[in-house]
Amino acid sequence: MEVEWYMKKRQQQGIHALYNKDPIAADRLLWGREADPLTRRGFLKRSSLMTMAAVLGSGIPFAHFMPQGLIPAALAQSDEPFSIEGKEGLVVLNDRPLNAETPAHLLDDDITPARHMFIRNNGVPPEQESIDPETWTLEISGEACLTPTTFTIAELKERFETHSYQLMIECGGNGRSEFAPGASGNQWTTGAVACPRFTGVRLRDVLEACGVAEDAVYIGYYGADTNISVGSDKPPISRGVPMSKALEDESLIAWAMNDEDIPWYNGYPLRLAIGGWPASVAGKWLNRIVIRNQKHDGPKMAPPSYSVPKHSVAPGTEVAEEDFETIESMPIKSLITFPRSGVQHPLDQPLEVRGHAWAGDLAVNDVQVSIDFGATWQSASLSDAPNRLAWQRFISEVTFPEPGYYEVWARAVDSDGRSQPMVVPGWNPKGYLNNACHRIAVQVA
Ligand SMILES: Nc1nc2c(c(=O)[nH]1)N[C@H]1C(S)=C(S)[C@@H](COP(=O)(O)O)O[C@H]1N2
Ligand SMILES: [Mo]
Repeated sequence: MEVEWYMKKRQQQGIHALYNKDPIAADRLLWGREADPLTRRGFLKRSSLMTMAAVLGSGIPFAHFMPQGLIPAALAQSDEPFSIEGKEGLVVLNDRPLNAETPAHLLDDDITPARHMFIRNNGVPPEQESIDPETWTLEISGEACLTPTTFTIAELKERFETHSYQLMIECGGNGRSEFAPGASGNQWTTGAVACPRFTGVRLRDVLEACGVAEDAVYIGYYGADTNISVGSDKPPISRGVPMSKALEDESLIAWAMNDEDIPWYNGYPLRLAIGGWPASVAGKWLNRIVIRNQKHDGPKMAPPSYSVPKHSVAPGTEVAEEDFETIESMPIKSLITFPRSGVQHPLDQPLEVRGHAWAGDLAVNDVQVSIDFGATWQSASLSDAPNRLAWQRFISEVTFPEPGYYEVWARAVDSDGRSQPMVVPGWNPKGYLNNACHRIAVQVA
C-alpha cells in the first residue's frame, strides 16, 4: 500500500524519472526536505522506504514489488537487528508514518518503560531538532472558551498543581489483524497497548482557568505533526473527548513519562494523557486545545474513524455514516506477558503465568486462566490498580498433567460482569475493539 502510494505520488509529480537518477533530490521534491542519509538506525526516523535507493547507490527497478518494510540485503548484513532509536524489540508495521507494536512478553513490567511503548503515528512528527521545550506553547481557545490563553510549559508547571497517574494507552485498532474480512489500517496484533506513568497538570485545572462556557460539550486537540500527503495542511489527526471525560481527575496535560521527558515518538514535549479510551484521544506534540460548543469535528472524528456500528452487523456489511457511533470507553481485555509464547517447560514444575488486565473506564473484577482450551478455568490472583484507568496485574500458577502441547488462555471480567469473548468479537468495518482472549503456547516435556 505504502509503496504503491509512494510510486503514484512520484508519477503524479513527474519526478519518477528524476528518482532513478538522483533519489535524494527526488525525495526533497516529494517531501519538501532531504531525507536523512540512510543508516540502519536512522532510516526509520525520517526517511522513506525508497531512499534506500540513495544508499544503495542506484535506483531499485522493481521497487513496486518490494514488500513494505523490507530491508535490502545489501543493508541487512550486520548482526544488529533493525531498530528504532530509543525503542527495543518493537515490531515495525509501517514506516511512513511510523507504526510499531510491542511483543506481549516485552510488556511484562508493571509500568511500561519508554523503550517498550508502542508508536502510532498518523502523520509526520515535528522535527526533533526543531522542538524547544522552553519556547513550546499550548493555546487554549475555541468557541466555548471564555478567556483564550497561551501557556509555556514553564507556566503550566508554575500555575497548576502537578499530578501523576499510570494510564492505559491502547489504540482502538489493537487486535485488528484478526478480523475477517480484514480491515485496512495497521495490522496490530496485541501490541498497541501500554501503561506508563504520566506527569503533568490536570486538563480540568487548565480548562477552568481559561473559562469553560456553559454551552461547552467537547474538547479537541491539535498537535505539531503534519500530514503525510504532500501539500496538505490538514492536520493528520485532531480528536477529542466530551467535557465529562476531559474534566476527570486523571485527564492530564503531560510533559513527563516515567519521570523522564516523553520520548519524541510518543509526543515530546507535551501530550494529552487520557486513559481508558481509544488512545487516539491522547494528542501528541500537543500545541492547542479547543473547547467546543458542539462535538469536535477535526480529522478522524467522523465515522468510520474510531467508530463502530451502533448495532452489530454481519462481517463485510457496508455501514452508513449515521449508523456509526464514536468509540468511548475501551472493552475489558487482558494480556499474558509471562511466559513468552512457545516456551518449553518441565513437567515436574508448576508454571507461573502472569500478565495485565484492564477495562476502559471500569475496573477488572476477576481474571481466569485455562490450560485445557477453556474447558475449566481457575481464578488468578489479581492486584488493585495503582490508580483508576491503569491496568491490574494478574498472577497464576498452573501445573500440567502430562507432557505435550498446551495453550494457556486468559480471560478477564469487568466490574459490570462482562467478560472477554473467546473468539474475535463483533466485526466492524475498521477493525476496532478486538478484545478476544489472549493465548500462548507451552511445550511441556
Ligand atoms: N498529534 C498526534 N497525536 C496522536 C496521534 C498522532 O498521529 N498525532 N496518534 C494517536 C493514536 S491513533 C494513538 S493510538 C496514540 C498512540 O500513542 P503512542 O504513539 O505514544 O503510543 O496517539 C494518539 N495521538
Ligand atoms: Mo490509535
